[in-house]
Amino acid sequence: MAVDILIGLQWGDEGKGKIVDVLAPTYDIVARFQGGPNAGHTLEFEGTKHVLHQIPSGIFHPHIKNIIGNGVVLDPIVFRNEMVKLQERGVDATLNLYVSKKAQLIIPSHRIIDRVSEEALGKEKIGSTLKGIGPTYQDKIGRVGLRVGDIIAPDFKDRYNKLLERHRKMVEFYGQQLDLGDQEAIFFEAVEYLRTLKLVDSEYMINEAMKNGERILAEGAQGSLLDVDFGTYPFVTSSTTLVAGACTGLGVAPRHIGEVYGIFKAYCTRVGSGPFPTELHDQVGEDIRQAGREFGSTTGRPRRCGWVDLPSLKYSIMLNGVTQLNMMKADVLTEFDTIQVCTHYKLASGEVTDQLPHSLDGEHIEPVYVDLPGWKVDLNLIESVEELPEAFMNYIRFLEEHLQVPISIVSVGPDRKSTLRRE
Ligand code: 2SA
Ligand code: MG
Repeated sequence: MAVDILIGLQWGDEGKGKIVDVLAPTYDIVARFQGGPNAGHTLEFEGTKHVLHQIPSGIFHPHIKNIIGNGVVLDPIVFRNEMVKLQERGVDATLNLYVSKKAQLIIPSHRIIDRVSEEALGKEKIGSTLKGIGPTYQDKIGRVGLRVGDIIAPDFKDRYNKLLERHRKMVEFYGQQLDLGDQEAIFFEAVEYLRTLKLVDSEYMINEAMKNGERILAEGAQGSLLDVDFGTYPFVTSSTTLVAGACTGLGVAPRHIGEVYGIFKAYCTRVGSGPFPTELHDQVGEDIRQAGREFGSTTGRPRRCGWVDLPSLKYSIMLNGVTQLNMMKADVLTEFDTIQVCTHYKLASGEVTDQLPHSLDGEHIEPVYVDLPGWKVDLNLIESVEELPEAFMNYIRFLEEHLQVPISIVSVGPDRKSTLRRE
């Protein structure tokens, strides 16, 4: 059996949580392979909404094994809070959740370094979620990080203190003092809790499951344009958000990759700083934000909004080898008379291209738009593909023609039920 992968093709918040939740019943395992508490995956069913940060979106299905893979950076404090929230909803995640011993630990001082380094960047700040993601991946690559497996070691506290001393010096480098407040005590309590869970060698677990014919879905976090190599660097996250990240973040060989679901919104959003060629600074952008309730699910920050951007989608499709597209939040565009689609960029040199230039600096890029008629029908009420209005089908066909990948799922509302399959 191969591992199927679900990836965001834009700057995150494409609606990955919802699609994992919809696809989950056909899988035996759902695994996270990168990122950490910076993610916010929203699931809605039976009239309630639930946001997951580090726990895979298959957790609401008791028959599914959920794995937090080695590529993840795990904050034990956030993790314990998530587990408690699930418990309050009657979900006992201790039964079907597995954590890789090789996942990196976010300690409280990582969050402080995240904050002071952002403050030092001033106007050039990345717009980090301040969850300690960048500093934790720095320590991983710098080979000084702590891993989940370390919490079992008798000298864990010594290892922790050693890392903390490094962090103290770093905070002083930024001209500030390290003050952990009550976070250290809370951290060690959360670590005690983590110790009671199923800590595993997830690379073996996944490869054995594959041999046994179990179906595995890898759940990406953030989006392809936030990838540390191919995203809008330096305004990116610190992990490999592409399909390639699932290989290293779970221990899956490339030849075992199966279906690649590419998730995108019928428009486009971004939180944090960095270029965004199709961003709308006008009332239309504001209308999309309100209609789509575009506010960060982790930080509550208003998301920047704009039209769908085909050059960047083509780029993400190419890098990920996407086999099926899933278009999300199409219902949000109901009110618009005209829908604009960016097909090309006009560069400062006058060149018109559908490829991404080395730097996606908004000031030098003018999006070239094609106007398509809006559908003006509330898609939320639609229950089958046959009922979709012609103007909407026209939009889908236009995108498919440019992207050369079929749009197999169209989501027309936040609930599980508002998911139309076009097979
Ligand atoms: P970080 O914290 O170091 O990963 O931030 C670096 C950049 O990556 C962006 N980023 C995100 N963008 C969209 N959604 C994300 N998750 C949350 C959500 C965000 C939120 O699902 O809503 O609640 O604000 C996410 N995580 C990281 C971030 O904005 C920086 O541009
Ligand atoms: Mg999100």
